[in-house]
Amino acid sequence: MEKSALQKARASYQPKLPKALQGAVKIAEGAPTQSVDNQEDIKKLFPNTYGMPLIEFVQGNEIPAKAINVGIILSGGQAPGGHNVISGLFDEVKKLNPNNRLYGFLMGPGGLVDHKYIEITADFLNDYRNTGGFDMIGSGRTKLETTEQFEKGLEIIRKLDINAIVIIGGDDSNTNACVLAEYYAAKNYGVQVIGCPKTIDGDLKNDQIETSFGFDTATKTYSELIGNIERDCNSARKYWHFVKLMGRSASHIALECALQTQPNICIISEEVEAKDLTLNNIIENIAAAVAYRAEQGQNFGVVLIPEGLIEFVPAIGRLIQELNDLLAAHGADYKDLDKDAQREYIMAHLSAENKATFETLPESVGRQLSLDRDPHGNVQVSLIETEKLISEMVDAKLASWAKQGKYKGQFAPQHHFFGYEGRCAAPSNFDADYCYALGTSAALLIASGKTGYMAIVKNTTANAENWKAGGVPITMMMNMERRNGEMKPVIRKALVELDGKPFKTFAAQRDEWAKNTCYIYPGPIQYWGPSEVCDQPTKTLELEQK
Ligand code: FBP
Repeated sequence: MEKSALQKARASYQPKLPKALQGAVKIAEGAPTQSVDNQEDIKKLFPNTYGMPLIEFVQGNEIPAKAINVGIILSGGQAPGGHNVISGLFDEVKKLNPNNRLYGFLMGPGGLVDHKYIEITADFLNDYRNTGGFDMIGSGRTKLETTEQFEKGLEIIRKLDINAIVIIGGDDSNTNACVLAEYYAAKNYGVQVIGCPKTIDGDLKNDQIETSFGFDTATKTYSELIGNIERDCNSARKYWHFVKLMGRSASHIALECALQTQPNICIISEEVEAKDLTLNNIIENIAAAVAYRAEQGQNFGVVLIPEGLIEFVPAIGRLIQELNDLLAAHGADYKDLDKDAQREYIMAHLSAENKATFETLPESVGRQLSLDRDPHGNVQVSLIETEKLISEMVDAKLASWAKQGKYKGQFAPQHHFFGYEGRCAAPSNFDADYCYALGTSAALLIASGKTGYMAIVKNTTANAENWKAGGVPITMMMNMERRNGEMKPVIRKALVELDGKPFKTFAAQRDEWAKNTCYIYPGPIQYWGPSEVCDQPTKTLELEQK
């Protein structure tokens, strides 16, 4: 593989490992745990993996140098640092016993079911240390959920003499990891399953998981791009830029980028829902800022829009709920219809209230809401062009205000969608270190005989050597939620908390940002240099933890 000069230099970066993981390690076990909600239901569904204690690794000498073979799976969207989880896991597994083997299942959970794998060797791995992307073994969104899949997976697990599977994924994939762990435990197969918290969206976090890996690098990459746009915007002074940001339902990415770049406007979906705002309220707020700035001669600005916004406008959220149930129940009759017939079908089956909402949406948006869900039942929000929808509606509002003599200005919008640009960036030092420590913890959880745990690393706003590492029972993070028309045990998704410090810090400053030009240009991620430049965590993490 040919490498750039940066890649070559970066390959030799040795991730910083917490002190507790550096030498011999022992386990400190906490008290038994319970799920965040619906305890009785979750306990019944996970009798073998419910209630286990929290685990912390501390210096000591208890974990045996065991012979273990491990299989690893990358699941879902790419997130910077995945290769370093594999590096940390590989190094620790080999340290435990040089004869131990690590297998990578190819293209996501489907690789386990279809028996597609490679053995990860030192030479092969070295090309991927500290690189972004998941291209070492590929990723996929196959949902591991049926007994047939679990049994098919077991065949290859037995053939390769694998003791444990590590699933690197988001909330949905880790939910599936937990179901798999429970199944193998119930059957007494002696196969352990360990999860690892991945997603740029930042929505897999709770009391135990401070952040999911990839969020740091992705938000720094988007913030660099937004800063560049802000500078362009402040140079040409003629465009309003509408930037949609990935993040699925949660607005963590938009909020973090806003804290880093101070745009004129950033919409937070969770606030829209909590305040029961309509699309028209959102449009009027943006148009008011455009009009105010036009009066000051500033016909330019930057608006950040979280990709899941549309689902959080309460009326549209209700419509999506009904569409989800409708598509789940009538999938077969609906699928083969053509575009117009599908629209008619939907109109004929929706309740009166949701039909009225559906009719107010531009046809293209209605169509995108009626497309197939992803394998986990999510609306594919990245396909909905919310940035265009919003700017068109702002344009129309300004035109109506102009007619009433309330607005005189130029409004020239530009549209951007930042998502794929950041998911495979070379991991920041934070993600490189964090992921390496997560992989090391996953290996130690396996060597300690644990299953149904997610590897965790805490105290992440301190220097990396003072981070704490361990494991959390996945059942502890679960509750029951409606998915595809049925109640299912799932890891609770973390949305932006309106009483949390990141949102409050943003809310205290946003009026000023809307009126004046307060842009910050963060510039690119730095891999070498003073620690305050190259080792800083996100603002979200700093505000939440300190
Ligand atoms: P995960 O939840 O799997 O980590 O994926 C994150 C994400 O990048 C979302 O922000 C986005 O909505 C989605 O993946 C896009 O999916 P795809 O990669 O299938 O286009």
